[in-house]
This record gives sequence, structure tokens and C-alpha cells, in this order.
Amino acid sequence: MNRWDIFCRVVDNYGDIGVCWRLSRQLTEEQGVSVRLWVDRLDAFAVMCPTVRPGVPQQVIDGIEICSWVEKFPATEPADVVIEAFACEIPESYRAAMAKRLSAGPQVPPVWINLEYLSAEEWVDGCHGLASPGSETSLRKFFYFPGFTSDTGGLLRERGLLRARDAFRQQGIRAFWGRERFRLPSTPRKDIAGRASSGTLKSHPLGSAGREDARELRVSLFCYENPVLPALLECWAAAPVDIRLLVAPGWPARQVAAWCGAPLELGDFVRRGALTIQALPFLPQAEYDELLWACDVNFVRGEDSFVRAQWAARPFVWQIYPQTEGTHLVKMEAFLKRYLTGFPQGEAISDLWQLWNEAAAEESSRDSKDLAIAWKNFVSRRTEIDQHGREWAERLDRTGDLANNLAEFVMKRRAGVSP
Ligand code: TRH
Repeated sequence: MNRWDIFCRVVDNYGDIGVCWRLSRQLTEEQGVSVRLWVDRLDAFAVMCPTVRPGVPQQVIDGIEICSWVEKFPATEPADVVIEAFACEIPESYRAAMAKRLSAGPQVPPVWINLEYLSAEEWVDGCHGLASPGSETSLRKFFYFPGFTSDTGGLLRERGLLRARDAFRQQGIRAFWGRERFRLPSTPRKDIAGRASSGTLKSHPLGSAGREDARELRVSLFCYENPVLPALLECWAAAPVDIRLLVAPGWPARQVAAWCGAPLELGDFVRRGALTIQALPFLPQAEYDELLWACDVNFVRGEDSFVRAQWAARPFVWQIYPQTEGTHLVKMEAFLKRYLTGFPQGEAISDLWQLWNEAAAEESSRDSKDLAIAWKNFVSRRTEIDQHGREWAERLDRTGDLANNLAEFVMKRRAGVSP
């Protein structure tokens, strides 16, 4: 029961490894089990966890054995619990070794789990924990769904996360904004003055000193390609309050740079009108959490940052991972239905989210005026959304956390209890 193998294929982006890494650490630290994490792209993993050495096939980090998942899979004894993250299909030879262990007799067979993607759709409750059909006599694979109700596996949430968040807000914020990478220098490092625009480039009026107390709106940006982003940037540049935009690398930085008309490099900051843009590096997961706790509004995407924004309990805007035929929009609606229940100002959230996501899915017929209005409504309801976010996080907290629920689920399967 104590040895777990987690298999992760990095499809694209960072969500798959982000979830697997978080789960591995939580199982190790909180459940006291020993985890081997098999990853096919150590280079992608190293972006998130710089202590990972991509060329090293086996290494131990934070008590977790990180193994390179190579095509020619090495012979190895299967673990007691085998997690296939997001239907990544474990190697054939490994599966054969699991079956061998099953046929060997009195030994308890491994508990084999497919950890699914997160969805708020209603069918998830009925499918969570089911075994693959027709597998009664052989190895059974269980489908484990994260989710938002107590009939699902819940969400990943480290023990003490909400207490750490609250303590950070009380005592840590000032020091956070004073850190080198978040501090603003007194003059911009990049001159985009040549760009044809109605705005002006200025140095930040306050420089690095006193920023913690400044009454600017701080917004973090982590998104996919999004055709309405330029319209939002225009809207922020013309805003009546100062806005500081903290931009993640990759798609966010590339699109913001295109709008600025110049590359946005690490440590750069540019100012146009009311908007100050600051380019960030890819942060370690724990520091990214702090960024979400520290900002007034968070733009997040995919799965893991979306969940972290909910634990941060600050107003957030989600760009869901785009799928063909608008399937993702159905999933977003399913989430909004749960999230906005009992919140009378829900339209302030759903209007902005819909524009942010629909426009990315199709050539939007709606113009930037719609977006400016939606943003204005959203930001003017910030206090109510903030309060709602806190209540929502407390509600989610009561459904327990995924790592703990998973450990209990495994224990029951071992004891022969049916799901
Ligand atoms: O990177 P993503 O777009 O991942 C996506 C989704 O998971 C999607 O569901 C999946 O199908 C697809 O990948 C293959 O977004 P996500 O899920 O938010 O993952 C990003 C991870 O990166 C998350 O763990 C947070 C982390 N992160 C940092 O650690 N530091 C950072 O600076 C940033 C911006 C993110």
C-alpha cells in the first residue's frame, strides 16, 4: 500500500505535470507513501521545477523518485498503487508485470487508477470510482474523477493551504511585492515609444518604493492564445485606475509583446496610459500560488491554475483549455452553473468569461465595446465577487482534498469494499 507509481505524459503545456507533481508531493508529505513519478518530458518538468535535471533518468527531489519514462521501458516491480494520469496508458511491459503479480496467487494485486481531467459536468458524479467494464476477472482499472462535489474525488489542496494563504495576506504581502522579481524599477527598461498608439510610455511614477501601499489594481495573466486580449489591454490602458499586469511567459507574454510592438523580456516593464506591464519568469508552483493570493484579479487557464485561483479566493477569469466543436464551452457552463448558484451578481462574472472564451473559440462577432463593458461590470463588483470567492473556497474545502480522498479510496479497494 505504500509504494505508488504515477505515470505522466506531458501532452502540451504544464497542466499534466503540474497536477502530477502536486499530487506526488502531497501523497509523500501528507500520506507518508513512497512515490515514483514517471515523466516522459523531463525538460518540460524542469521549467516548473528547476531542480529537475532533464538528462538524468532517475533522481530524487523532495523525497520523490523522478524517473524518465522512456520508450524502452525498464523492467521494474510494479507498485502497490498505479496511477495513470489523464488516460496516458502505462507501458505494456509494466501492465504485463502487474498481471503477473495478480496471477501469482496470494499477493494483493495493485490498485490501478486512471486519474481523469477535472470537469464540473453532472455525469462526473455518477462515473467517479467506477471500474473499467469487463475487467472483473483481470486487473481492474478505476476511474477517479476530481470534481466539485462530495460524490467526486474533490480537488487537490495541500493541508493547511487556506491557513497559509490567510497568514500570507496578513503578514507576507509586503515582503512579496518587495521581492526582486515583483519590484518595479523607477524607470522602464524597455522603450516602446516608437509604437504607433494613442497611449504614452512613461516611467512608473512611484518607482519601487511604496508599491505595497499603492492603490493600483494588480492583475495576473496566464492564458492561451486569445484574440480579445488586445481589446482588454486597450481597455486597461484607458482605465480610470492604475492597473499593473503581471504577465506569465509563453502565450501571455508573446501576445502582450505583440500589442506593445516590441519583445517583452524578463524583468521588462512598460507603461501605457493607466497600464503597467511587467514580464514574469515561470514561477515555482508555491510562488505562483502567492502571486494568485497577492493579486486583485487573476486570469488563469486549463486545470491546475484554475483550481489554485479558486483556493486563492480572489476574483478570477478562466480561459478553459480549448477543444474542438466548442466542447469546452459546455464544460465552462457546467462550472459556472455550480459556481454562480446563489450569487445574485453572477452575470458580472459569466459575461466576461463568455467573451474571454467564446472569442477564443470562434471569430467573434462581438466587438471590444462588449468586452470593455463586461470588464467594467466585473471590476465594479469586485468586493461582492471577492466575498463570493471566499465562501466558494470554504464550500470546496468541506468536500475534502483529492490526495486524501484518493488514499482512502485505495484503502477501501484493498479491503475489497466495492465503490
Ligand atoms: O498549462 P496549462 O494550460 O495545462 C493544460 C490543462 O491542464 C489542460 O486541462 C490540459 O488538457 C492541457 O494542459 C494538456 O494550464 P494549467 O492546468 O493551469 O497548468 C499550469 C501549471 O503551471 C499549474 O500547475 C500552475 C503552474 N504554473 C507555475 O508553477 N508557475 C507559473 O508561473 C505559472 C504561470 C504556472
